[in-house]
Amino acid sequence: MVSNTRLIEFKDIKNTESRDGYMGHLVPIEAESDIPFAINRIYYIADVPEGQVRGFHSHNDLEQVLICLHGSVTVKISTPFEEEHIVLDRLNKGLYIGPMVWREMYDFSQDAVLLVLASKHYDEADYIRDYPAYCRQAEGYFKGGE
Ligand code: T46
Repeated sequence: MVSNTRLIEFKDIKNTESRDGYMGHLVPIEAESDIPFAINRIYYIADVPEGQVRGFHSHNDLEQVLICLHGSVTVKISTPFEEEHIVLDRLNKGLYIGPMVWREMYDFSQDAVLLVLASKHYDEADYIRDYPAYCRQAEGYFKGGE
């Protein structure tokens, strides 16, 4: 995986004891055990028009986990040295993105609902939205082995 990212597989409970038949999915997520940080904010993205691409930024410090609750979306994650495209299409599949990783979200299905768990409150000062500036900063960050 790209540095400072990883996939997290959550428990997917499909059989409820003492009840008959298929009951649907129940996916429990516990902060600081299933999620490697204390959750201080959640937000969700939905109804993204076909062909629309979101993101185009990195964060200095913020840690996040992205989960597609309905439909599907592809997330491009990259540093100046690595790049991967991750399809989120399962209720129990989380994508952890740590600091200094560039992200772009694309190929939203019409019914996609993307849930994001974040380590901090919203702070525009934590965003790096200028790609050349990001590359300069990230080259030092990742070469420095941080
Ligand atoms: C990220 C990806 C996965 C707020 O006021 N509060 C919030 O908590 C957030 C997330 C955004 N905003 C405002 C800031 C912008 O004026 O909502 C507007 C849209 O945000 P943005 O263009 O940054 O949205 P995305 O989808 O490009 O990126 C978002 C998160 O901002 C970002 O942290 O990693 O989702």
